[in-house]
Amino acid sequence: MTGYFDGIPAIRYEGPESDNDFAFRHYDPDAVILGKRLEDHLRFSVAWWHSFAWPGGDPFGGPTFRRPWFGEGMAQARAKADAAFELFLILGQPFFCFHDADIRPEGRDFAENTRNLEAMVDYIGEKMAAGGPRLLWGTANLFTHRRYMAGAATNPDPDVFAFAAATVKTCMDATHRLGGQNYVLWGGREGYETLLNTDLAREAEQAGRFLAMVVDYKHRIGFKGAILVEPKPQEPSKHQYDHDVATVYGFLRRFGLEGEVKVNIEQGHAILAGHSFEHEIALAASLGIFGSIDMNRNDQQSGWDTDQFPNNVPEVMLAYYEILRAGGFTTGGTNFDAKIRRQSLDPADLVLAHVGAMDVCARAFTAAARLLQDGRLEAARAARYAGWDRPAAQAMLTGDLEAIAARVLAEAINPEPRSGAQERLENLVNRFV
Ligand code: XLS
Ligand code: NI
Ligand code: NI
Repeated sequence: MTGYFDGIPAIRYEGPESDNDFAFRHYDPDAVILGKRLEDHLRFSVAWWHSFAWPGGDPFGGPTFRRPWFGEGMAQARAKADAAFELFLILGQPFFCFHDADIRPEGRDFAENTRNLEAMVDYIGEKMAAGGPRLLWGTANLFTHRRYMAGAATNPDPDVFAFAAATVKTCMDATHRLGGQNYVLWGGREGYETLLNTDLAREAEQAGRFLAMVVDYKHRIGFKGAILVEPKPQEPSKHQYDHDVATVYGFLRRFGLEGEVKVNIEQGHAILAGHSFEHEIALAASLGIFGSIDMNRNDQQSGWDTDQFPNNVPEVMLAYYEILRAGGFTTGGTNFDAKIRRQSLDPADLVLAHVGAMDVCARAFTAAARLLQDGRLEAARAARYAGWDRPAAQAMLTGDLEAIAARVLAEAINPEPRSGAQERLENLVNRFV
């Protein structure tokens, strides 16, 4: 027990009329929606890095947080894990996520990193066995240490490639041992600062081989979870290879991995790439590679990844609507890849950030489910494409230009544009928020 959250009660659902800061107004884990408990739909996860490892720094100032577990040794790592599980018990969320570097102290070399990681996996495994959340995904931090400044898999130095590959192996082992449901790869340094020193063709080959080895190792150890790549267009690299969902899909196809790897889509990364969150989700679903989400919100004006907790119900609703249309989560979930602001110093801030975000997601999800059940939006979409149900239209999809041209002449086809009815549909959606 760290006592860090002393005085903060376990959060319970009290309903929309509650005036208690430390209660859920909308997130009732046991509420049944579309035949499933809300907890099992949303699959909330707390991110170890933002909540327990992030010191509150920014490019102009150092740490603002003084967490009692900050420091280098194993005792601090264990205290951090204790505090994490104390927050988990308060929130009652079903999952968490971590990078190796979040849970273990940095060692002098690979062997010491691995020993530290294994010891912390034992420690966390015991805590999980005693009750508390399960592991949504594990991942390797291949971006903070200076050895990765020029990339991990895409590094010009083969020794860095080797160090990264060995590290990913240990992180996959750790994820597997803790019963993780997915394994994530986010390539923050897989990109470049300047083309002047970069060989794009080589780096793509390296990245393709690296990912193929990850897939191969997954099968070797019998890991049943999904391998997920997390797209992001830039930051920390000036240009990142896994730019967005479309780019990742092209990469997967190129290396024959599209049946093996899915995506973990983050709200802020979608915005940075010039897309909406729901666009990225809908595209991934249409390509058969939708896996999981990192829920947060980006500042629309900032141009970087602000990783704030979500607070916009209408926006979040559209994201969950696409997830529901795709059939909901399987191995994936809603991971709060979000951090409190650096002035939010109190233990309560960490709790309330999650409480508010879980409520926003619950409200948004419930609205999305009602919209889907209502059926009018999907009926309007289907009606818009109804012409394609006709045999002559279907024939074009396997036809050729000459045959089509002949038919256009013969039937004097002369299409009249029809309204897309966007405002009508927007009004319909707004009735459910
Ligand atoms: C950073 C990423 C990172 C991944 C996990 O922008 O979102 O937090 O989710 O490495
Ligand atoms: Ni993320
Ligand atoms: Ni991010």
